[in-house]
Amino acid sequence: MTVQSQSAWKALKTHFNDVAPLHMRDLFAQDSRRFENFSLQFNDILLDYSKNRITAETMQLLIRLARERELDKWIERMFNGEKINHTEDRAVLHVALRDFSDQPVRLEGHDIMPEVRAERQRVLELAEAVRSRRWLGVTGQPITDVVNIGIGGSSLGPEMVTAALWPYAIHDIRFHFVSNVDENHILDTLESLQAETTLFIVSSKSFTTQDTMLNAQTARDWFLKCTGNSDGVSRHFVAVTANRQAALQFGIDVENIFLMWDWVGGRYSLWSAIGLPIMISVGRDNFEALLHGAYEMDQHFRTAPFEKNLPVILALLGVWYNNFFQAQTQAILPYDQHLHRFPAYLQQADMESNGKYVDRQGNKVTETTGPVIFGEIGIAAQHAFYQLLHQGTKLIPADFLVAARNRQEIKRHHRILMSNVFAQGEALMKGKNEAEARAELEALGMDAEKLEKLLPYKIFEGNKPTNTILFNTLNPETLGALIALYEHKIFVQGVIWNINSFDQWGVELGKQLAVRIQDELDSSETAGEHDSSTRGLIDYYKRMACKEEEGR
Ligand code: G6Q
Repeated sequence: MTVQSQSAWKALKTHFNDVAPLHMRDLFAQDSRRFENFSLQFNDILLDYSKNRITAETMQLLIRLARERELDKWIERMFNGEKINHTEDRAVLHVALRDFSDQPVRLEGHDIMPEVRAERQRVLELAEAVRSRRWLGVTGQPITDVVNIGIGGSSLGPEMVTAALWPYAIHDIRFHFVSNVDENHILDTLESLQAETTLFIVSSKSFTTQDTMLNAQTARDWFLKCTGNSDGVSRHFVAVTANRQAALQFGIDVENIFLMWDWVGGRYSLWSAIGLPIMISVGRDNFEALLHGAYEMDQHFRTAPFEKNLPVILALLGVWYNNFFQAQTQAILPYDQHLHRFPAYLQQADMESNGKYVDRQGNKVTETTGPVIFGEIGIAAQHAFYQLLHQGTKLIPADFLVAARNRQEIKRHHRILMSNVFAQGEALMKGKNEAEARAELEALGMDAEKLEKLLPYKIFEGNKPTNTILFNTLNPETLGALIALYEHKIFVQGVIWNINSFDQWGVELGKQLAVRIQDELDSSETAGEHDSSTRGLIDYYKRMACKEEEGR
């Protein structure tokens, strides 16, 4: 059944006409318990969703929609290892990577938990050896720099978490994440490194990704040039992959290959051996706490009634704006500096999962799916693009994320930070009406003519929705829970829209064409069959490259 034919969807369409003209200012004035009514707590995470353009009826209808879409069954399908990633014929079991229940997790009748635990144990042992300086390089020195070579799902998660958990990290090892095939990325990184004290992690589920493989080869060539010791590769290169054979062929020692499985999607893989940089950085206990936080969120997602279920509520609010208000975007605005890679991480998690126009039956969807996700550290964004949030012509729902307690070393910093989070939510919601703006200008003693001219610019319509996710501190457990919260939110939306959130066919075409164009760039012939723009660009580039060669 298509989503528009669900009775809850139809009811929401009608209901939208009632809600659209309402101003949140009035909704707050009418209900002194609006905050209590529209906020939820899970462990130390508070989700305040009262500053949304919703009424109690909106939430009832959205939850009815989730029921009509049989969300409960889909959740069980995922946790039970059904192949819900149908286009790749794969189960979706990243939740197994953080399952501490002692219950089997079955995939085609086989319990995968013993392998999951064994591989985690192996990779944690390596991490512990590196961080405790027992893992020695070719010259007997401990590791000072870890370079993760990987891209997309094999980079963004570990990079984001390593940054987020900086206060928990070992600070005498530096971490580098090289993803871009642009030589600048690897060369700039290598410049500051000493081969004898560097550990390279080649992270690639497929071990065929061109960008990663080329960066890994360049790193290996550099290592051999610096050390002249080919036996040293086994002390300085480890791999995380589902393709053991390819890693062996690359020359990685069998002991240094850590496995992941096809039932872990790249963008959902930081919980697996792909999290090796995190493990080295924060150690076993903190890594396990991260998993634990996610596990608790998994349990909450699986068992809490939809009305009290954080991922479900966040997802439904997203659907409300995406499909009824026709909002195109969703802003992710962490106020915690350590979450500075969180927006980038979520861009992939959300847009690669739900940026799809073909539904589970192979038909073109008739309702819009995933929004454009963008974001930045909130404070920086206030001084950059909040203008558009406040007075632009687009409705941009935003999530604020902030820790109630920070280091507490210099209290004033945190108070100012918090005041900004609260102020922005209030300002976006309330706005400033004409009478208020006028009164302010009058109080400044502005002459009447000037006042009238300036007045329109000083008015804020308000009624802009935000969620505030306020947690105690950004510790590993809470971070794990926050990531899982968004993972499940994305899944719920995929269920509502009837799309498969776990494949990514949309990234293939560009890759295919790049292979063909590479051959053309290598040949002296003019470019082959392309549109005139692409051919023009290729030929122009080749002429430039040729001139450069001649100039040498
Ligand atoms: C994630 C995607 C994608 C993938 C990268 C790297 O869900 O599948 O971002 O992680 O393309 O792939 P490899 O790990 O196979 O190199």
